[in-house]
Amino acid sequence: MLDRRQILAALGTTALATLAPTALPAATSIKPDDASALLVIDVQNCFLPGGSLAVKEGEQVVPVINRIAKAFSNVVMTQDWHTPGHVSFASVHSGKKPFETIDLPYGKQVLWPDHCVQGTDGAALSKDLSIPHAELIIRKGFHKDVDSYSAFLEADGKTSTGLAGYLKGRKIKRVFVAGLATDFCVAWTALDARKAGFEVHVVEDACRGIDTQGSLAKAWADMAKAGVKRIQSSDIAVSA
Ligand code: VGL
Ligand code: ZN
Repeated sequence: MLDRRQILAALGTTALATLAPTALPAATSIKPDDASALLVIDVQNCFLPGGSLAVKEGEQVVPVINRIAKAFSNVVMTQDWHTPGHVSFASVHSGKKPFETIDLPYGKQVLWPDHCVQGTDGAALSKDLSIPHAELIIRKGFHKDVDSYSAFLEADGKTSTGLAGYLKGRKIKRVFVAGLATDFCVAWTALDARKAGFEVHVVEDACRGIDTQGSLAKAWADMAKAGVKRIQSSDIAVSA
């Protein structure tokens, strides 16, 4: 014999199954409009397998980014673009090793292996990216004495790359951030986008992190506090 609770549960399931719009996208699905832009951050050979600052599983972001990019009429890409002997390279600070930190006039700086030197193959965008409609490539980190994780502002906190002005000039209100690395260039870009007044989504599975000294957890906490929305690529409506 079924008791009253089991009967109600069975009825509930049937009623829900009848109502479920299985053929439609989930109600939470996000449809990028002309006021939305995808920012593809630093998908460059140096950050991919075999590169000098390879991000674990970095290559896995490429097919995800290629797929979601189809849903955007506006795509901007960035390139980390350092001078030889850049201040962020451990090799120019005697006695220092990569991933150690130093104090610079603008604050604490993590030191990195030499990477993304202007004009080198390591600084080139991945040849597996397939986003022919990308409309702008912003290069950053090209001042020898200042780093720039963010696509908006250099690490001095005041020198603009011009990206906010570009996006505002194009009437963009919402940015979606993807690429490498979650805890550095993606996070700093997302935080500065919030400061510049944009609605910001970070597409988690379209990013991978470096994760040094707790940087990945800190980045997600900072982004949550700043009102950055953490989404998955499956939340974005991409027509076949
Ligand atoms: C990056 C470290 C140094 C990044 C760039 O793209 O996240 N990380 N330079
Ligand atoms: Zn760099």
